[in-house]
Amino acid sequence: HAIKRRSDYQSPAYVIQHVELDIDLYPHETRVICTTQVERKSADQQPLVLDGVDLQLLSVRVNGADWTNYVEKEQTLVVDGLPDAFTLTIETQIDPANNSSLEGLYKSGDAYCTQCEAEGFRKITYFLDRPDIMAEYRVTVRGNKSAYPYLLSNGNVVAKGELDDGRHFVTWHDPFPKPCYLFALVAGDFDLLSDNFVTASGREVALELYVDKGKRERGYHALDSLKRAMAWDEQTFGLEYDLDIYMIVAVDFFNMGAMENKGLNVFNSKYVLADGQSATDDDYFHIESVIAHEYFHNWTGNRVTCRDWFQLSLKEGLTVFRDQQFSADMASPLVNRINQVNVMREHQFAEDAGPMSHPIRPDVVMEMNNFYTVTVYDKGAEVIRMLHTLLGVQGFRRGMDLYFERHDGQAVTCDDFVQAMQDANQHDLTLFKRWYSQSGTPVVRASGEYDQQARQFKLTLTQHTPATADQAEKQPLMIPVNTELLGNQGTMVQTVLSLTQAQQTFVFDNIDQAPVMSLLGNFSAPVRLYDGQNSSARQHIVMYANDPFSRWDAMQTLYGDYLHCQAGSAGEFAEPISTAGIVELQRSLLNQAMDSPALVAEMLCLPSFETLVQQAEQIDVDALFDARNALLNQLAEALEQDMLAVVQQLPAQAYDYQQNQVEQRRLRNVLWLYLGRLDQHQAALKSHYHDADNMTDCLGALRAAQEGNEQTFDQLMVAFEQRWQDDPLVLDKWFGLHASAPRKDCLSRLDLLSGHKQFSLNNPNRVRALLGSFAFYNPKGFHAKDGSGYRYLTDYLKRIDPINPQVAARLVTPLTQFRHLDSERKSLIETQLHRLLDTPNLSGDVFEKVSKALG
Ligand code: HT7
Ligand code: ZN
Repeated sequence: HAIKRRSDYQSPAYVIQHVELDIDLYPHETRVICTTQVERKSADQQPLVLDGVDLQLLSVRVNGADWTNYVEKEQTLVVDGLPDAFTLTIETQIDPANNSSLEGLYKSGDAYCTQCEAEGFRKITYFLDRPDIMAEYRVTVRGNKSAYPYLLSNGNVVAKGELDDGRHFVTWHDPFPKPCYLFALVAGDFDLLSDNFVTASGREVALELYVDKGKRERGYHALDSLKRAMAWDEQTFGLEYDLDIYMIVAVDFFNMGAMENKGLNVFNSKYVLADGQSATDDDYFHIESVIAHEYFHNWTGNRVTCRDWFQLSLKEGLTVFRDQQFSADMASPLVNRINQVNVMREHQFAEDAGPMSHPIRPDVVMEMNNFYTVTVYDKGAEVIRMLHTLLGVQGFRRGMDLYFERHDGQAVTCDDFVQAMQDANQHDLTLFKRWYSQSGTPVVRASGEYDQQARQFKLTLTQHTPATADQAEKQPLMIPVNTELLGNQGTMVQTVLSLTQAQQTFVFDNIDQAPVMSLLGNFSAPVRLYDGQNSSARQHIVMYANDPFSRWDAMQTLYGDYLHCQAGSAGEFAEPISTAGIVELQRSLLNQAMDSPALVAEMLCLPSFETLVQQAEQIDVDALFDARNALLNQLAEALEQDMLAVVQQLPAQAYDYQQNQVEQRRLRNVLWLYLGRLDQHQAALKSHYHDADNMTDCLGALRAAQEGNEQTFDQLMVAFEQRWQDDPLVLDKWFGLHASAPRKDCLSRLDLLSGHKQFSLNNPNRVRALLGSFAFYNPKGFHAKDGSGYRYLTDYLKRIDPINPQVAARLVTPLTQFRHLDSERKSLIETQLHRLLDTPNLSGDVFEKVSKALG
């Protein structure tokens, strides 16, 4: 298992500017002829080393003549004795029907499709599989006409016709040079939804969405989302689409969410298909956001791409930031921000604190697929967001314009991006660049000193980044701190402080009273904050802060401190709030619920168990789980009438995915999470499920029952399965609910579920729904004291790894992030990690994560 280092980058010894692919599709014997124009760039006569995995080589020709001066070794083809410029033709055979890794060319059900990012193109043909080789592609796809009426690839159709034996062909040409990871091919029979979009400059673009037969009605939201994204990118960044056609294909077997292949996006059907009956408001939201994300890649990723894979955040951090801005403009900016911050605190902080810790631009990689992480994506987006804060909307836009002006058509680095931002704004970003090279979550501490006579307030901020698994030494970063100082009458000061040293004091004059500090508003930097304030200061923020995000955040801190005190895992903070204090705060929130349903709904939610785990050095799993559960029960009992009153005021409406309704449904279902715990409301909870005309409320009822009442849960789950048993995408919700239910017999239930007719270890969505939900979101079952949960997951990982290493490597994460657990559990986990490591032929993907976890 070789290690690659960012510092070892060398420009390519040979380049390829033209590629001609001829792909003749057969399930087990697909023939690929790849003809390239190759040019030597290095002065020495080193051989051409092409990447290739699981290929059967049939022939090599140079300038049309057979070539024998080559060897196949260690997943490469080394060709020697070559002229300076030549035409290379390589013929290989591959077996898509037996490709369960879902990388390269594979079968998704009846259709053929490809996934080439990061290094999957080498499973299709021998090639220089690196993103800085950008070429123009001409692709001919051949296949049986009745089974595969659609033969798709990137760009525009330039030829098509009939062949013998019921076969046909289509030839595609993509005029934009691209790296091979953006190559795509899809062949199959689909329902097609067609539309069009007229760009700002008046060009008409055909939009085509391909979905499984019979699913056409579920495609409209995705298509509408695409049009909104296209218009938004024109308005916000002046970026127009470039080809005449934009295609999206939804497939059922896919390792991630979607893929931005040039002009031919391939999507996990989970992020395309939706109607009110079968999809929740969250599903609608995520579809819009993933559709937009892939579309935005056309500029940030495709037109300007990465020089090497260490630069992945160049396109992913930036594109996530762009899709977040889009989503904020389409719906509630506040709820969006809360959800993003929850992802950071729940998953990214955990990654920073674990064995896979890495900067947003990693330095060392064993398996690239392991670096499509919350750090590269979400922390990467936070870093871009800080630049946006620092430079302002217009300054950021100037930087983007210069970036495209300089680098369109190139493969570049994160430094190139920051340089464009710097040059466009004459703003020195030298210090800021440390965010790209330093891993870990900085800790910011705040303390205040008020001088009544001088009417002066001094705020001292310190920063310290604890050592991480990958980096011992840390330096101070540039940290923007949104600051609000609150007095009795409300906000006295609102500003952004720039913390650049280990310790800095900021002086505020003309302050009439000792203020309450509300810091890090809108999560202005991806850090942990300790401000040392007591619970009455936090309650003051909850009631009076100008920034609604800060009100939510103060409430989260109050809940968190309270729960850690109950569970014996309290860290450094003053007296927690009393139970009665939380009840009264929630009561006052319930009184405001009809005016601000979105904010109140979020403020009524306790931090997730997973977020709480990240807040303490060491936790007692059972005590923390029980404390959270006990508080939810107490709040339900104390506020039953107040909650019922709000539920009754919320209007009943026919389902529409529309902002007002979304917020009201969210509030109603949060309230059901409380009321569902009370025996007297079980009949009403069942009606909430049965009367619902939409999946959001059905699932809301199921979640409430899952937490609140086993009998109701069992009854509703039977009804759900009866209704959706033939629709695996919808049934994933049911698998997930079962797997995350804190039940004593959860392992035997998992056994039963894995025998369900819809379950398959070959389908990543099914595996994530069942085993992912168990390992990530069933703390009671997964962390069972006898280690049975750890053993159970490990048994499955040993079976999944040979089928699909990428899926196995993602699923192993909960076994590697054990830092906050007690020593007994740590040792039980280590036993399982050793079992995994001893597995014959363990993939590099799983090996990298497990070996790091074991140190
Ligand atoms: N850029 C895409 C990444 C991706 C991917 C990576 C590894 C293995 C399979 C994959 N499928 C998609 C998705 C994106 O960020 O837009
Ligand atoms: Zn992306």
